[in-house]
Amino acid sequence: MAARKGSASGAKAGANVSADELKSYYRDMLLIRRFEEKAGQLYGMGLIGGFCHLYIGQEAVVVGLEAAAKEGDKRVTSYRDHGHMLACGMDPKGVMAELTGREGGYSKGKGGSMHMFSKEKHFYGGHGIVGAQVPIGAGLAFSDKYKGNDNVTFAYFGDGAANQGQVAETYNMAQLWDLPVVFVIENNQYAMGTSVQRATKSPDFYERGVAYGIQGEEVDGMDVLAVKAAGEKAVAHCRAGKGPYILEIKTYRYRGHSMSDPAKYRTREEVQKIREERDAIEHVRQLLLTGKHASEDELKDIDKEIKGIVNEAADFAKESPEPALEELWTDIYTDVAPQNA
Ligand SMILES: Cc1ncc(C[n+]2csc(CCOP(=O)(O)OP(=O)(O)O)c2C)c(N)n1
Ligand SMILES: [Mg+2]
Repeated sequence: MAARKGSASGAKAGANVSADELKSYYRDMLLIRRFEEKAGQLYGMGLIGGFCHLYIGQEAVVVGLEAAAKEGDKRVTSYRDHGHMLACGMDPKGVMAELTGREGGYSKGKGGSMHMFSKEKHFYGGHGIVGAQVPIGAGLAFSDKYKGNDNVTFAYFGDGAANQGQVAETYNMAQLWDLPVVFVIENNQYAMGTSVQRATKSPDFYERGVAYGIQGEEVDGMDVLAVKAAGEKAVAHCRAGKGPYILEIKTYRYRGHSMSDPAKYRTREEVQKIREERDAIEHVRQLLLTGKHASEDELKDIDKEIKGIVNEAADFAKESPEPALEELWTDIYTDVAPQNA
C-alpha cells in the first residue's frame, strides 16, 4: 500500500491510444462543454430554475474515467453532475429537459439538475448533500461484491466533501470489506468559495487513505490520457478483488460554484491563465493536429455535429410539456420491492 504523488501523469500523448480513441475523447469533452454552455444560457433566459452547477473545465475527469470503465460499472456523484451523465451515455435531450423541468426529462421534470438517474446506464445520481454519495457508492460496490460479479463503482466527490467524516468512515468500511469502489476526488481547488488552503492543513487528498490501508494516486485532471491511465490501474485493482482505490484528480472549474456566485474568492486572471495554459480540450485538439491524427476540417465537422446535438437537446427541452398536475402524487413511495436492482 502506498500513496503516490503525480505518478499517473506520465501517460502523455500517443501512449497506447489510437487516433479514433483520441477523437472520441475530444468529441465527448466538447459535448459536455457545449451542453453546459447552453445550460448556462437557458438558465440566464429563466428557462432553468433552482440550482445549476456547471462542469466546464473538468471534462477530462469523467471522459478519462469512462474510457477505463466497462458495461455494468456504476457511477454516483454530487450536484455537479451533467458531465457524468453525458459521459456515461445518457441522452442529452433527457438531461436538458430535466434541467428545464419538463416531462421529457430523466425524472419527468420533477428532479431538476441535481436529481437524475438512469438504471440503464448505471448512473445513481445526482446528490445535493455534500459527501452523501460517498457511502452510497460503497453500498453500490457492496451489492456487486455480494452478487459476485466484477463490476466497479466510481464514487465521485469534491475537495470540500473529502474533509467530511462520512468519507473517512466509508474509507474504513470499504477497505475492511475489500469493496470494488474507486473513490474519485475531483479536486477543483475550491469548495463553493473556500480554497483548499483555507480548508485543510493536509491538502494531499490522495494520501488520506493511508490510515486505512487504501492505495491512492494524484492525477493530472487536465490530461485525459493521464486520467484514463490512472483509471485503468484503479479499476484493475478493484476487479482483482484488492478493495478500494483513491484517485485525487487535480482539475479546475472555470465557472462559478453555481449560477449565483459572486466569485470574490479568486481573480479573473487566475481563471484566465488556466483556461489559456491548461485547458483539457485544447490539449487534445493540439495532440490531434500536431500528431496529424485529424485535420482542422475534421475537427470543424465534429464541432458542428456537437452544436447540432446540443441545439436539438435545447429545442426538445423547450418543447417538451411541463409535467401534468397528477404527477405531484406519483414516484413518492414504491409498493414494489426492487428485484435484481
Ligand atoms: C452537508 C452539506 N453541507 C453544505 C452544503 C452546501 N454546499 C453545497 S456545495 C458545497 C461545496 C462543496 O465543494 P466540493 O466538495 O469541493 O465540490 P465542488 O462544488 O467543488 O464540485 C457546499 C458547502 C451542502 N449542500 N451539504
Ligand atoms: Mg471543489
